[in-house]
Amino acid sequence: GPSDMAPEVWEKVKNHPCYSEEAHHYYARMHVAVAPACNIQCNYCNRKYDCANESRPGVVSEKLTADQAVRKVLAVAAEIPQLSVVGIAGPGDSLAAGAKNTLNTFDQLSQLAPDIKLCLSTNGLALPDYVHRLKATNIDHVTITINMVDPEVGQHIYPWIFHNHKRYTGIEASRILHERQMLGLEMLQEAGILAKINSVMIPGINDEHLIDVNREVKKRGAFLHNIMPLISDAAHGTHFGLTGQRGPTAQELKALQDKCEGDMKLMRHCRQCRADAVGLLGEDRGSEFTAEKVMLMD
Ligand code: CLF
Ligand code: SF4
Repeated sequence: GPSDMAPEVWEKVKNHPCYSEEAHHYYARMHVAVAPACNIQCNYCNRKYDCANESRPGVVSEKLTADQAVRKVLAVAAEIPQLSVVGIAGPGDSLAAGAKNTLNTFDQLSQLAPDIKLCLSTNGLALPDYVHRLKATNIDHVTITINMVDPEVGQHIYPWIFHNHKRYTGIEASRILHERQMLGLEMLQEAGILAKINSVMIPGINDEHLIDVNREVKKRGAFLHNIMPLISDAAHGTHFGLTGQRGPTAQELKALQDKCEGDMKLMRHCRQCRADAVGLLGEDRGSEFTAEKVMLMD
C-alpha cells in the first residue's frame, strides 16, 4: 500500500470506494434504505426525502425491510462482481429508533456475505450506544456528519434533537449533539473503526467554522474529512430552502477544502449518493434492483 498508511489501515481502505480515491474507479458500493426514522432535525432536511447528511436533497429512496435488503444485496453481488461495500445511510438516521433494522441487516450480511465490507453513516447522536455492537459485527467504516463543534453555531443548523426520551431545543440540543459526536468519534478511534467525517458547508452559518471542525476531528483521529456543499432548494421544502439560504459556489467549496487539507485526507470525490444507490460512485444502477425486480430474480 502507499507509504503514508499503516498496512492494517490500507487493508481496510484499499477496496472502499469512498475511503480511497483510487478504489472508486474499480469498486462499487450499494446502499440499502432500511433506516426510516430520525432522532434530530437538520435545517437542510425535509423528512419526505433521504437523509441529506449523505445524499442529495429531494430524492426518495425505496424503503426496505432487513430481509428485503439482504435479498437485494445478494442479488446485486451476483450481478456486480466489483461490489465491495454495503452501506446504510438513510433514508433517516441509521442508528435512530434502536437501530433495529440496521443491526438486523448487518448481522445477516456478516453471515451470508462475509467478504463484503459493511459501512454506516450517522448524525452521531446515538453512536456512543452502538460502537461496541458495531465492532462486534466487524464494521470497519463509520461516517459521522459533524457540522459544528460549537453549540452557538449549531443552534442555527439544528432546531431540535430527541435524546433519552426527551426533546431538546436551542443551544442545549446542539450541546448534547456535539458531546455525543465527539464521544462517538473517540470511541470509534479506540475501537479501531475508521471514521470519516461529513460536513455540510452552509455559507454564513458554518463555512469558516468548518476549519475548527476539521481541527477537532483531526485531533480525535478521524481518517477522512468530506466537506459537502449545502444543496438548498425551495422546491424541496427544507427550512434553509424556504429562508433562501444559498449553498456555496464550487470555488468557495474548493477554497475551504484547500484550507483544511493538511495531515488529514480530504475527500474530493464524493457524489452525494442516494440512500438506495447501487454501483460505482457516480453511476446509479438502483433502478435495476428494485425490491420488486429482486423478488423476480430467482
Ligand atoms: Fe455509502 Fe457513505 Fe459508506 Fe460510501 S457513500 S455509507 S462511506 S459506502 Fe461515499 Fe456516497 Fe459520498 Fe457517502 S460517495 S455520499 S461518501
Ligand atoms: Fe434529515 Fe439526516 Fe438530519 Fe435526520 S440526520 S434530519 S434524516 S438530514
